[in-house]
Amino acid sequence: MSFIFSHKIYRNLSNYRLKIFIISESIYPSVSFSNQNVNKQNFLKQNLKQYITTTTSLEKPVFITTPIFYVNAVPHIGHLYSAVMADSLKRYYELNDKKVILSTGTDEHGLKIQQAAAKVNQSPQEFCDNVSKRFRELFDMANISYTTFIRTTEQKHKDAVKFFWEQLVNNGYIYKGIHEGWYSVSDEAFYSASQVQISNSDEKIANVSESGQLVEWTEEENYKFRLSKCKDELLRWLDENPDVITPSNRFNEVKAFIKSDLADISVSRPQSRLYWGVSVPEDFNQTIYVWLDALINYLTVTGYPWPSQENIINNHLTSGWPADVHIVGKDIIRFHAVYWPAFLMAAKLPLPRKIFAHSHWMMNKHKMSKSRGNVVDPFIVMKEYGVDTIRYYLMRDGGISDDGTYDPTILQTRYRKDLAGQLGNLVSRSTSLALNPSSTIPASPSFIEGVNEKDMTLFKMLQQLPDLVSDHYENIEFGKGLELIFETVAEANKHFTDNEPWNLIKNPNRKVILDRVLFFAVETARISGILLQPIMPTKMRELLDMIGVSNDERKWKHSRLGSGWQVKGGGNVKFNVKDGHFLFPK
Ligand code: ME8
Repeated sequence: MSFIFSHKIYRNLSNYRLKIFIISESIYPSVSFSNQNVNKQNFLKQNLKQYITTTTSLEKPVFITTPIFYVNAVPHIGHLYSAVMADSLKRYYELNDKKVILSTGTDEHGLKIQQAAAKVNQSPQEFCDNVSKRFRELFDMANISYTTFIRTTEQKHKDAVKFFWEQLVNNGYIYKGIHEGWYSVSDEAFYSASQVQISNSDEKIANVSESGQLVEWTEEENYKFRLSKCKDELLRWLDENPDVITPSNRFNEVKAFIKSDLADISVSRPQSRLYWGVSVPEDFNQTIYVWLDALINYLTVTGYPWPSQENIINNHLTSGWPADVHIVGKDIIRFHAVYWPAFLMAAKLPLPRKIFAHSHWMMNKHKMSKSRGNVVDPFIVMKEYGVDTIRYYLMRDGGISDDGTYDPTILQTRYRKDLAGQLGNLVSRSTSLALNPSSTIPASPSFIEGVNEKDMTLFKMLQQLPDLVSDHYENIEFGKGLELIFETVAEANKHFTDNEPWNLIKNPNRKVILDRVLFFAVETARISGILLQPIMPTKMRELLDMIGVSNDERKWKHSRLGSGWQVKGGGNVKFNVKDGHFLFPK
């Protein structure tokens, strides 16, 4: 008996604390692999996914988070980028029958918000309510299917922060000390002397932190967290989990930081300077540092403090914790990959399974940011180009390891060439009334047995596509997955043109060939439509409706070549196309 046991599958199993079992061919004894084009390992992988889903009713939900965004200014395209990425990942898992929690929200405490509200003569709460609403409106408009929208001014969050603080105190990680150093209000971060440089513009506030933001000198009494005590455990965590921080350039940065400099950090500010926040329990004169407050949001959304802490931690029953992936921008990697795990270790809680830090959208050679003002308004561009076009552009061209430049010309080209020119065109062609007057699926899915040399390139691409895209999506490399899908769509358009169906239709003896050409086109549209659902949910619903794919045949497993239209069978499925209606109008 030969055993097939991929590393990835093993990881999934151990993550969910299932009994370890070995999947052998004996689970699927009746499967014949005589067709050498069918990849045996992929078959088992696909079916194993289903097996896991159906056998584990207590499975921990996949828990995905975005950062919670500061409400000191309205959202821009950079915020939407993280949210679309998280949402696409959520939708991908759902297509694979996973239960998913997706949390997002707003970060509303801190000096930055306190000052922003004062500037416009509003109370901090009123100010937060207004801007938080804009974020929620943005995410609703962009179809971000969050399960929780958390605001740090909610009482349940403040309670969670206080409880967490008490755990840090009880476990001996908090002490009172004097802090002397630099503080950046914009970053809400303390910096050491080595992280600060003199700017030549203004001597008084003449220090610029490594992020390029102004810093001010602070000398005050506050509570400190024993970060230095966590150094060895943090390094061990990284060594044992080499994929926990991705991409790898960020992993290396974090490791170097932990090795070089891990002084204790301030985790409160005097109430006289910062009143807009959560008070330290038992000491009303101090307000909890906004980053500690903010990071705890990831626990609040799981119901922390849990009623039965031990049970939840040991059995991963319902809370969703630990997070499967924190999606963040690289600007806040240190908070998520150093401070957050250290806080969790100190509170004796499990650590997140992955921190995914993407790069930045740039504008005029600088990071798009509210403080610089070089931002793109996501409401305006979504209105102008359509929600799914923007989602597609962000996922296709957004930077992961390296920064990307926001460029309206490229956005327009993506629409014209990829969406209208390739995918829209393929759908129009494959459902063309001139070539297929009955407007039904032109051949039985079993047609694939009759493929010939001329079909081989497209055939093989379609066969491999779902697994390859799956790997990219799971690695949160949506751009790579999209590239493969659109290469396949381009190949299908080429296949169509090369076969000249407009000539085939003139000869009734060639009907079988015509049907196959049309089927290849519509099958490519079907498979691509399924695989693109996480990124363009609305447009792909429209596409799948147009070509008659039933609602219960839109899961990832249905994206296999030839596995569609099983419910009603080929020739009985009517297309749902209207003359003059285009999926992506030119
Ligand atoms: O840092 N390109 O909030 P924030 C890509 N409240 N992504 C960008 C971006 C850009 N130009 N600009 C912003 C905070 N982002 C804290 C987070 S979490 C516990 C607390 C995205 O409003 C990216 O995800 O400054 C970045 O990390 C985040 O917005 C920062 O949002």
